[in-house]
Amino acid sequence: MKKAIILLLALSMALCLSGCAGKQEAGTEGSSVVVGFSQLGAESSWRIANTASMETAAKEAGFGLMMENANQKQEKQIDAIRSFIAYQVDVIVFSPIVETGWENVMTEAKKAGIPVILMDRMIETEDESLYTAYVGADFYAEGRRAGEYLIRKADALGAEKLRVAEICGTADSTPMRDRQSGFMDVVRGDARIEVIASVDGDFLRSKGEECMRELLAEFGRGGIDVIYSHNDSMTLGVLDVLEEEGIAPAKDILLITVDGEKEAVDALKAGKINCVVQCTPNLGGSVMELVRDLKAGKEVPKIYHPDEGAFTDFDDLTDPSVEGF
Ligand code: GZL
Repeated sequence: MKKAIILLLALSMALCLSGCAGKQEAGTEGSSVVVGFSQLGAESSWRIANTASMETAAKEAGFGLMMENANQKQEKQIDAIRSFIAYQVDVIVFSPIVETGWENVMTEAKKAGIPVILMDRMIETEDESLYTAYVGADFYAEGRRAGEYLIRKADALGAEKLRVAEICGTADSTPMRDRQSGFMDVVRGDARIEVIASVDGDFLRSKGEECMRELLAEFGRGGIDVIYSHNDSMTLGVLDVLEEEGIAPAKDILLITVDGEKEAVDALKAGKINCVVQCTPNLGGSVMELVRDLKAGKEVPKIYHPDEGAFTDFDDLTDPSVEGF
């Protein structure tokens, strides 16, 4: 009898391990819900904070998290999504590095019956049934905030002409496209403001620095009045160059940036940046709430935007609410 019980226990353990082997990945041990998460990279402080937000929220929710980092390669994101399908995760979450090229793999996820949540960035598709929800910023609104600040600043300075050089994020990404269109839609109607250049900084500090050097070489020290940079990492690269060149940031050249990381907000407080448009990386909690509701069979909103604003040199920067992530 004793032998039979031992044999039965051994058999059931073997079955359990083999049966859910696909889900016994690091961080998923014994979790009832497993989330497959394809993160696009680690290109900025924003991205690193966003990854941490997802890891913390999954842990707090008691969900297993299978995370793959694509290091800025779309094909690695596609491979990761295919592996999540093979493992039969409960939900797939990913931050698409660019808006195009996702139809095939998302159709595979749909056929496998696995809901997909887009976090932080959108895809270009005719078929909105390919994704269940989008959790992330309204980048167009962020761009508009940047433009509205510049018009307010032009009024305050009594400026007759402001020549703007735009340093853009990753080409064809949602934040790049919408931060540009939101800004342009606001400033287009103001004859004082002229956008003299839009260059690609790929959201990288090193490329932001490179872009600033090239812009100074092209337009000269007195040829640029404003830098509109799509993220703080690139802006910090710009600050390095201005410092080197003896150009007073936020005075000789106005600086408008997006994200709201601590180093940028501290630079705003120090009078080295004029405007920091907020873009929160802390999306993990909202994503995991959606996962919980999906697993409970509840209806979930198609689009979720977090509340965001901007910190500017018109604000009382001693207010404790003025802080970066
Ligand atoms: C915005 C996010 C952008 C940040 C950058 O939600 O996709 O990517 O603005 C990051 O800092 O690299």
